[in-house]
Amino acid sequence: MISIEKIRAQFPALNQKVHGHPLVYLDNGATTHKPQQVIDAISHYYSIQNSNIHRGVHYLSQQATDAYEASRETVRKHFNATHLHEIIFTKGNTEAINLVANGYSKLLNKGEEVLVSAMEHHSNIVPWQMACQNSGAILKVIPMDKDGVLDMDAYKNLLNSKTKMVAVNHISNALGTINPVKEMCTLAHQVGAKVLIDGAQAGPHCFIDVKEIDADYYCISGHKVYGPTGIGALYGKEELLRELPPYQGGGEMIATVSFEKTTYADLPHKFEAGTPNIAGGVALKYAIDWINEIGIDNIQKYEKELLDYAHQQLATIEGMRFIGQAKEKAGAVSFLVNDIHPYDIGMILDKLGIAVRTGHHCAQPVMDAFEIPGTIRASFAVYNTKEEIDRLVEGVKKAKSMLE
Ligand code: 7TS
Repeated sequence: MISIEKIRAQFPALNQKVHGHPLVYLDNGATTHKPQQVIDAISHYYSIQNSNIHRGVHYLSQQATDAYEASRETVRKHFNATHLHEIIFTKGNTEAINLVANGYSKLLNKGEEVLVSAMEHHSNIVPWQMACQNSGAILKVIPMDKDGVLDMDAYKNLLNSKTKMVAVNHISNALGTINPVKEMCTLAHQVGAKVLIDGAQAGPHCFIDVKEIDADYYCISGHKVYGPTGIGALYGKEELLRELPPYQGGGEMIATVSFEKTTYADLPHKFEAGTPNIAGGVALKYAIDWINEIGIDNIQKYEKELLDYAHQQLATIEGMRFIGQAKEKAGAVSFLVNDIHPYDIGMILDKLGIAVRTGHHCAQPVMDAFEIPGTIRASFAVYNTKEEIDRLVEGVKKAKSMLE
């Protein structure tokens, strides 16, 4: 059993009042709070280790480089990737997907196809639209049903020898649906397509084993796994990363430069131009270590209890409509109450010290599919409690009585 009290004590941001009420933070899908050891790692880096990496012979530069590279090894292990050089540090998932899609805009040919799912975040749609525009490839959409579950028969029918890339999230940020990514990879590989899995919402909630899934690319954002903003990690299979053209040019990503010709650095540096977010990279290790100290299986079990409790309790509110009712869900519950605009409920919840996200959650096509303007989304982390869910339910009831 994990002690939630002990866990909460490690998060200074949770211990504050908002509008006179103890904070109930249920916007973890947007970003999680940070445990003290992550905050300390950032402070320690700037207080002691601060130096540029991979370039100095001096002591501090070595220290900073070692700390940054130790983090890469932690991510490699966490993903169960084979090689350290298959882990590319990015700013986050948006950059990771742009990095891959930008490369594909040069690899794709006219008439080839890219599949995205109907429940993608904009950051796993727009870069592929751009890649298709630039290459003449065609973007196709894997549909979902009214529960927010991908239509696997339609997926099988969409896959063909022209399919080069399937880009799908592991867990939907707007619906909480867990997608069958392993099966999707198997099916894609049968037609020779590659798969990019956007693991932004999976990172804090489930095991990531890129070998077991057989993902070609997999990415997470540090700030959603209790780590800093401005850092993320992209896994890519070695042979694919070697084929993929570099995303940005500059220092660090080169082997030799002359005005006539530049040769690129080996992996992973080929994709890491310029001075990165060193402090963020260093601290990411502490965030992943923190998750592993608690144990992702413990996190999963506890968060499932929270999610089930939230569904049960919210269902007692008359006029409650859940958006996304997949059997396999994690991390978030999205809902509407009668015809009340989600924003109005969100504003009242805020005044009660309860932080949720309202709106389209950067997934406008999901809202269009359900023919709604947006939802109220409560998204959970391992530090949330059933008492906080009770506060949410009371808050929604109060908002409803004020607005109807
Ligand atoms: N993919 C998914 C599934 C996401 O949920 C998000 C962020 C991203 C990609 C982009 O990640 P970033 O770190 O590069 O911004 N999702 C959310 C959200 O649900 N609320 O705020 C941000």
